Amino acid sequence: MLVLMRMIRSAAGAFTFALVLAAALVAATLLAGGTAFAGMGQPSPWQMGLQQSAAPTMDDIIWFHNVVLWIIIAITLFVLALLLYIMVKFNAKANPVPSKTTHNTLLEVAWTVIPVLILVVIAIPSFRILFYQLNIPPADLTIKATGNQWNWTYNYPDEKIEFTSIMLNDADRAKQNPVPPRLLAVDNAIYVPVNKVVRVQVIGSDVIHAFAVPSFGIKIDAIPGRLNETWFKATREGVYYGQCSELCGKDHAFMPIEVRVVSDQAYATWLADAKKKFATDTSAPANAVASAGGAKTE
Ligand SMILES: [Cu+2]
Repeated sequence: MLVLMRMIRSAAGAFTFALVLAAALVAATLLAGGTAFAGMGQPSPWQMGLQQSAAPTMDDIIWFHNVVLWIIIAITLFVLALLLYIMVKFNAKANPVPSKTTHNTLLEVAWTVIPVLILVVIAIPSFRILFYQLNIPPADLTIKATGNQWNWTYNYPDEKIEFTSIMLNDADRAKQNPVPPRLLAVDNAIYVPVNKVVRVQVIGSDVIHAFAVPSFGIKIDAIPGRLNETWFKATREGVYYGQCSELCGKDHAFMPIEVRVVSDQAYATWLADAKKKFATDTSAPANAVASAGGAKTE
């Protein structure tokens, strides 16, 4: 009997050890390998974790995600260890005469106060990041993004340009070299200069959409009749993709967002060209939304 008990105990110990080891390996892969697999500006095959950051907001989000991941791993392992301990030590065979204890004041206070403290520890950086996202710094550039079923209209109010951005189909993508990613590339991308604060005003013209670019750490609803604001500062040149992130109808998956972060010089070149191609008629309302008659209520 005793031998059997010892065997069960050592088996449980080995099992716990194996679980801890597996969890540690998974965590290490997520934290270290995750960034290696993560896409820059777009998802990549076998990606684990979040897309790579190209903005200070996203740096904070990735840091916070990793901190919370470690807290979750610690809590899960602690609960698992408790469960295993109870299963081995207090099963009917090992502990035939159970104690009649029903209360333990110290324990009850501890298991209330400790989780509260853990939540407070998580809440402090969480609120800090939320305020950082919501306090829009003085902007170098403003872009208004209007979500339509199913594309985006972009307006640079200070430059008096407006254009609609439509997803490229497979035939149009194939004509380009290198071939841009499927379901993400568009005909008219947003251009922004690197290291500049970009204020993004977001609205919907028909139903609710959402403007999201993972590498910049931004995601905000595009609601008819309400102007939402967010901001980003891209610190690395490159092409960054996002998608509408609110179910908005049958072509919800086909209204991607493409942001090209370029040097000041390249931006000026693009802007000069865009002013010829996309000039808004200044006598008309700046955006179609103004005349769209407001929100659909269904
Ligand atoms: Cu949408």
